[in-house]
Amino acid sequence: MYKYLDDFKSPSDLKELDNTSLTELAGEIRDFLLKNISKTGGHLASNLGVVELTIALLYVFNFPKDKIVWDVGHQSYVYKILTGRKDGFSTLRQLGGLSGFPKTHESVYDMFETGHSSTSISAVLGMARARDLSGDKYKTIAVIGDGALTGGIALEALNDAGRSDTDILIILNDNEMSISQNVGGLSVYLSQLRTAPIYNKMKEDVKRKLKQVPVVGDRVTKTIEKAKDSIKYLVIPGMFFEDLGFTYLGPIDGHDIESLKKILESAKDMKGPKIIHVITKKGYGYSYAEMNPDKFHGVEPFDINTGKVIECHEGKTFSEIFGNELVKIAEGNKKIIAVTAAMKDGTGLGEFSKRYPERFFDVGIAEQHAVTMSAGLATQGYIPVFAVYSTFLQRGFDQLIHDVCLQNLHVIFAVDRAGLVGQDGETHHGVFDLSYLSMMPNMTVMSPMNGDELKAMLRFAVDHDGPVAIRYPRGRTADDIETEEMIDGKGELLSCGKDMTILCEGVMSQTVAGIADKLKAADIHPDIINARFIKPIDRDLIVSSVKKTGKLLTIENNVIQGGLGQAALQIIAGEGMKNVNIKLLGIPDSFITQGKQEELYRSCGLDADTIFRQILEMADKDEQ
Ligand SMILES: Cc1ncc(C[n+]2csc(CCOP(=O)(O)OP(=O)(O)O)c2C)c(N)n1
Repeated sequence: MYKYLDDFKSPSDLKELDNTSLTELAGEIRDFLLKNISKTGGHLASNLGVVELTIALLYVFNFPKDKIVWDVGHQSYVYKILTGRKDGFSTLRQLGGLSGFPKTHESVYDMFETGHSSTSISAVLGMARARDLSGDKYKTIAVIGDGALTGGIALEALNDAGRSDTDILIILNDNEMSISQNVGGLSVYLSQLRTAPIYNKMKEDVKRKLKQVPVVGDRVTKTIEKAKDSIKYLVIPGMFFEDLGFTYLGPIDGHDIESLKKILESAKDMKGPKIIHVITKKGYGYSYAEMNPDKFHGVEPFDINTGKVIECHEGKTFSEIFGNELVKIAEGNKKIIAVTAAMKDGTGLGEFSKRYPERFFDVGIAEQHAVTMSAGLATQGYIPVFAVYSTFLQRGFDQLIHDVCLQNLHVIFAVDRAGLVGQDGETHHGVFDLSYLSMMPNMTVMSPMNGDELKAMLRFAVDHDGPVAIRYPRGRTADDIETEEMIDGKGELLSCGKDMTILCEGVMSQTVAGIADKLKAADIHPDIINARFIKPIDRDLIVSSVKKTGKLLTIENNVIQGGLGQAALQIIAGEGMKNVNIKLLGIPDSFITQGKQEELYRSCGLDADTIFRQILEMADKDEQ
């Protein structure tokens, strides 16, 4: 039973509460978050850190008339709770349930969808310009973390917004953390601002005192404000932002509702671009999350009392297998470099970073930069391995083509979380990489069906010359099956038959191999080809098999457009083969929602049962 939260209807209820009550409400929200996320899993630490900030924003501004964009959006739970979606929290991140990210279809309070980092300032600037053009009056606010601020698009937007004279407010939510510790010069700069409140006070004192002196005082203040000497950089915090054209306010304690309300009120009617630097603690109020904010960034269901994750899994993840193998390879090959864009642990590079810190680079949330920086390393004879989630590699599309493939550079892309990822939903599925990577000249694209193939592919990629991408899914797998060396462009015949050709990639090969006995029992004897190489694809194997069977079923954990199936179709057409019965299975041409991976495979027709039925149908057999 919650004193405030139980009857909370809409943000206007906040206006009835004084600061003490608002602080009590913050406590209730933390309790609510803990109770719910410990059951459903989700982004806990970031949300615990923005409770007071969200309350203050909702108190001061008038949403949805005013517009707000939450960068990345993983910290929007508190906002959802207070904008009428509290009751949906038992379904958080589940199929058909409440999304873990802002969704415009979910509520009028969500004005822009996010998931990939660093977009909020651009989006809000667009809204502000639209407002100015149409003569409207609403406020526009971007809430961006110090991690997200390291993304290139955020800096492009700052550059544009700062000189725009447009009224926008940026809330910089600085908790010193990305998922892991934040990195880079900007983060060092922010920590200097954090630890220099004395300078801030000095700035205010100097300004106030000078302003008291008529005329001359004003002039001197202006002179000081315009002076660009090094002393000023020292004494006036936020100079970087001020020079860009922003009014910098802060730093301010992000867990003090009263101060937050005050500073937001004063920024509200200030003209031009403004930035409020808010200091928060990731995981605030839950000791396990405060101590391990990275572990509680995105967490599976856990025991509140011990902070331990409840579910025990068997087997290693693809990411772990990749990370371990890379550590081994790097031991004997000093040219190997590991690169991550703020996803050290998620991509399995934790151990590498400890063993070879001088050969490990976390570049911040900067995938474009990571790709081109890797290209630079490769020009000097190093072998960079950029481990990145498939969905975030989309950010580096042009860099892949222009900086890596065009120069045929030996950069390895360990493309993690490829295919359907599950509960993070639309923004996070890695279902386009086979298509966008395969279309790039010089790029080799591989997809392992298990952990051993991943290891063999990594070794192949290191020995190969030119860009190589290995895409593998979120999840666990076996890594104790002996796999022979990879041969460039060669697929693997998993079983030999006559009735049809089943061409599949990655985990789909695993799924089909898993129903091999069932197929035999149904008297269906297909050629099952594990593609291994999507590019160059094993043309000979496909042609000889389809010539024999006359039927081709392709199955991929990727959109059908531009993927494995269409590559095979091109071959069949190119060979002039007629009367081939063909079916392509893969992700349909729509955005796939959130849900458990198994549920999503089922909804896309990529689960074992549906695949089995498709095979029966193609083989003209009835279900037994
Ligand atoms: C383009 C992109 N790369 C990587 C990620 C993965 N990611 C999600 S949240 C996050 C850290 C964000 O840090 P910050 O903005 O400081 O927010 P905090 O969680 O600390 O509040 C990262 C790297 C992403 N969402 N988008």
